Amino acid sequence: MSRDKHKLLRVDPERLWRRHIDMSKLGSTDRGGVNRAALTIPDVELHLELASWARERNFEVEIDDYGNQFMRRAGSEPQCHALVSGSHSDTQPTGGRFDGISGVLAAMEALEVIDDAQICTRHPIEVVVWNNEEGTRFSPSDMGSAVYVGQTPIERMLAATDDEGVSMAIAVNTLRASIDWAIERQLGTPISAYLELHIEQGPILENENIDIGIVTGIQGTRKFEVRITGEEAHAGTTPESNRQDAFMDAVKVVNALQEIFFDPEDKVRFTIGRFEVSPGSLAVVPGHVLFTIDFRHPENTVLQILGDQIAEVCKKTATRCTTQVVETRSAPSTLFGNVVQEVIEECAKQRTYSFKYLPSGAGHDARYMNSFCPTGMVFVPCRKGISHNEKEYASPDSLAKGAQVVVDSLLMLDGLI
Ligand code: HGY
Ligand code: MN
Ligand code: MN
Repeated sequence: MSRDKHKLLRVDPERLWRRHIDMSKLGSTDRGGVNRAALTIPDVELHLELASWARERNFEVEIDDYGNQFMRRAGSEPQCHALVSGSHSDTQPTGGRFDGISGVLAAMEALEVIDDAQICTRHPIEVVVWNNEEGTRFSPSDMGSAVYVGQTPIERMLAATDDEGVSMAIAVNTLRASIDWAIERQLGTPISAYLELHIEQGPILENENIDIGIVTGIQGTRKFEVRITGEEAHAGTTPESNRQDAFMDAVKVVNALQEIFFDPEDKVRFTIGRFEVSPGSLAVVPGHVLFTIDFRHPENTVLQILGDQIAEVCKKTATRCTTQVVETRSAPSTLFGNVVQEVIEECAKQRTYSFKYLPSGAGHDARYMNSFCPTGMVFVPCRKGISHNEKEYASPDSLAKGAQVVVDSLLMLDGLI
């Protein structure tokens, strides 16, 4: 029975779509996107909304020391560790209405459809909202899942501060205070399997008119902060020969790095997303430049070889200034195992959804979960593959098909493991 009990269930596409629209109002921008940084007021409101849905159904609400939130529907066999599905709720500053939240809402839809059908599962089933996946308010990114599985020490992550000097520890306390009836979740509590739905954030599924992406793995990434320090000087009186112009040296450094990272096969992803010149005054020769590097590649050897050259290239190319290169995050490529992938494939087939195996260019919390328990990801198409952009869009039909596969996969996993 348990392998097929999911066949009768249907997600509610209207409820799922309406919830996307409602959640996108929390942190909405006037250009139709969402700016909802980790544990800001709109993000805490979102957590509270999810927790109130859970409480209405007598699901337990748990929050761990890093602010990851779990909504749990009990299973019949308490010795079974939970099956968990979810994603993140925080967004980029000019983010879209679907990145992250679609995985959370698909998981919530699954829990409610199972609950409405009064299906008794062996495993508890949980929805998770990982804290701080985007890393825009508190650097680095993906910290909720990394801390949960023990890959990063929590103390350092709680000490991280935002631009106003507010620490993550304070932000987590704000979340806890707003959901003061939530119970304590221990970091690292075992999980039987993890399933994350996410928009593809690339064009493949839409271009090939495919309903479901079965993710094979996530490419590796290395992130850096580069500081170039010269000397501020008067723009009118300082001869070129005397200048320690941090901006001019930064331009040379960026050009040199572009040469190193040029890839005729177009597999390297090299991005300078932030570039700050100070003091930023018209009549002052810049004394300081800070810029970030987001480098990604599917092969760990390439990540190593190219990433290790950055510091030397900066030092050699900046002839007038000093340079400092700090690596803020490094995560190798990871491949998902077969257990969850095969379940996703079987469920897509049973629903006669088209599907395709493909890698993820974007990072996800599933990266860290993959070192902790059997893990898999379901991709749904998004318009022109646009993401980290206010124009990001996924259709109600795509989201409903993805959520249906999440429901079916969780119930199939319940019978399997
Ligand atoms: O950057 C990423 O890949 C993710 O969207 N945070
Ligand atoms: Mn993102
Ligand atoms: Mn995301």
